Amino acid sequence: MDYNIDSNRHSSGESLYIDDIVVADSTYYGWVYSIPCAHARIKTILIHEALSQPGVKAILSYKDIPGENQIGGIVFDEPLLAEETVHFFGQPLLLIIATKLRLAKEASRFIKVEYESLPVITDPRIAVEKNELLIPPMIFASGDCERGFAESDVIVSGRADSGGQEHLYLEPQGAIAIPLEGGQIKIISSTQGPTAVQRVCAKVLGLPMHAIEVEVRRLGGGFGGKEDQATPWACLAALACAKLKNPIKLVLPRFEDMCMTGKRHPYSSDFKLGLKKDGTFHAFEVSFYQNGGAATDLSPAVLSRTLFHGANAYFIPHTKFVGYSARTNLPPNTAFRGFGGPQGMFVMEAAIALSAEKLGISAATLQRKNLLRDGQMFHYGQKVKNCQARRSWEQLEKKYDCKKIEQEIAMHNKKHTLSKKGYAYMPICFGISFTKTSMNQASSLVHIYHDGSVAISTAAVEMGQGVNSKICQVASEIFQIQPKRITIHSTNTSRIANTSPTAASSGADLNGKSTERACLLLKERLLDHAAKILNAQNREDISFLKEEVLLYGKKTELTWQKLIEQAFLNRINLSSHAHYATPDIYFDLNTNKGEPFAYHVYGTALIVVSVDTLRGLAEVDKVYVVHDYGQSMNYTVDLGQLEGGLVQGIGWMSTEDLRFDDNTGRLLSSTLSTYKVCDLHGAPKEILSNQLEGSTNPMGIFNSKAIGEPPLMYGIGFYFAVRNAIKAFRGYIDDISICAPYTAEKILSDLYKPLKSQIYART
Ligand code: MTE
Ligand code: LUZ
Ligand code: MOS
Repeated sequence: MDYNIDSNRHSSGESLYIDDIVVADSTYYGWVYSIPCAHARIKTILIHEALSQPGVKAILSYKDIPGENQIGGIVFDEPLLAEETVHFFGQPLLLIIATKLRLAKEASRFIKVEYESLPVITDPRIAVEKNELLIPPMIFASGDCERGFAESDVIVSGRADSGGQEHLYLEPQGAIAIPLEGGQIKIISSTQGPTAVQRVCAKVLGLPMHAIEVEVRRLGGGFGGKEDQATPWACLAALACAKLKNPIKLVLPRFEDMCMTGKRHPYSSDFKLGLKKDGTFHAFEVSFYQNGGAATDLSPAVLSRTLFHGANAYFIPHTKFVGYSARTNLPPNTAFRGFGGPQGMFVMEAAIALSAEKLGISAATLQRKNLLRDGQMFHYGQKVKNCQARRSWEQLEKKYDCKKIEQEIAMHNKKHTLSKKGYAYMPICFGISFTKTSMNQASSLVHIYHDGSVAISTAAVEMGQGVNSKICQVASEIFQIQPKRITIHSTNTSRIANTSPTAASSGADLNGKSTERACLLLKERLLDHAAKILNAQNREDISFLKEEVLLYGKKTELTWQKLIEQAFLNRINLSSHAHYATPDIYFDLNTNKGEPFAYHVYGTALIVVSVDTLRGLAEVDKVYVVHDYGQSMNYTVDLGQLEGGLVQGIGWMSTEDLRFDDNTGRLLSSTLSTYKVCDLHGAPKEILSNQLEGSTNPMGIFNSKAIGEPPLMYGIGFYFAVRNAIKAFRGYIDDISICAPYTAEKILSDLYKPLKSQIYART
């Protein structure tokens, strides 16, 4: 099977998202009220004028919460509705409920809040100076950095900044809450983490988790933005539902979604790389200043993944990575594809770029020389095994004749001044598993109905990444039945309990494996029953092939359909539930050492850009990639993930420029005209990609490897390719700081930044 089972429904518009679900006419609508200030002490709130507006049913504040006003996932520092103080622009303060969305919104104009503005911090370095930390500093170290630098021949230090990123899922945040009997509530949510919604709603409402049912059909994209941050909207809908005993629908309009929700964490980092004369990396030290926003959310986990990926795909014997998670007055930043990994890898690549410039050699020489090999250790104590770093680089060079590409670029740059080309190689190494070991589990429930059709429920949430297609394939392969016999039901906490969010790229691995187990349990029962019908000695004599039941490899009168009918009449259990937990992984949080990852995904990209030196516009001419898919189980789906991830990564590095007002903390890039997501013009004109040969992976489902996040990090190459094009234009780059994204205005100002010699000449 090599397609996405949802593609027909998607392209015909049949697929159901929150806003498509038919609700009762009696449904009320929610509007979230916030004050236009990022840090304030609330003095008075006057609501009665708003309450008397047409259609208004209730205006709820934290005082209406029957349980705990607390939605923090890791640290309990985030209220659902603000109490005495507000900590970010857009923080929910009140919830207005009315018979129509329009009426709720209109009533909000009649709310009067008196508040006192407090100082706003948006810069993580300033926050750290003021000791505004969300959690204590985090340190990952290996070897002995002090000795490492003493033994180095060259030391290069610098600073690298990377910006945030808006998720811009097509479907905004939203939920519908429906009252059931006995105070129970059903919540239909656009969440990557149904259990997180269930747990937090139960806590907020003061109910046991069994009183909340969370249902997810699919998401119009999540990208990490709904791993944790779908929860507040579901809780608000549930709160009003519990209060008013009426169905409630709460969907954020795009503008509110962009202003109120957290994004990828911006980082500012100081680094120092020590190298041997021959270009071998010897010691690497980085201080990462993570802009956490106003509450902890997932910041500690994101920060730890930054520290895990601080050396990208390279071996460095002495490392010291220190992470500071800064509390600022931005919306709490959160998971975003790559989960801190890209931010760490960006700094590594920045250090390589500066080192190459200082040594007068190509970055590619340094990169290639230092790629990981089997037998080495990751700085967090995991052994490097089945390493594909060098193999993917070599296959790329060979497959696409990279030397020739490099020469053509040099030729172009000799001939042209109005257009300069630049290239960068971007190797990646990304660890697969939730770094919190306990989260690496999933379960599946498989029903075979007695007409021979199959329905599967898992913990996985479909968000466009094709996980349901892969789960369908697992059952289709094991039962040897056509995919059209199989349906993947919604993700629902009443059917599958205690789910981890679909995140960390592990959705297909974990849920594929638990589905495999559940199907194998059923298959054993069915083989036994077929053996009985066919008078075979044991189940090993029976096999399934293309809807047929075989005895000693030969067709019999039994088909899948007939076997299921017979099994049902003979009272064979046609349902099974199975659980999967990734084996052999652990991580010691005291020493920050262990084997946290089931395996790593590798790959290498070569990105070629053209810079229009009059206008500062950069175009991606071509991206060449050799990617480690393991044994891809659905290449159409995986290629979509590779290309989509790459383009999203290029967006992060190029046009997606998240701006906040330093004084008020207001999001300035809050519309699609001021926040330029990577569109068709920004995407590469051509992506040539190839599967790494000879990679396999018993830790993945059917020997595949996780695909969701890793390709995003190829996009980092964009930044350094542009930097190289600018160098080709100016002949000089040392005076240009490393600060992503590389927007057209920044490219233009860097192209024409006066050279040092010109500054001297003027003075
Ligand atoms: N692809 C689409 N189309 N939409 C998404 O929201 N999310 C990404 C990635 N690919 C996403 C996507 C992220 S952040 C993750 S973690 C993985 O998909 C999650 O799915 P998986 O674990 O099944 O790969
Ligand atoms: N979420 C999480 C993640 O909770 N832990 C992780 O390690 C992770 N990694 C990537 C994306 N989401
Ligand atoms: Mo993805 S950031 O793990 O949801």
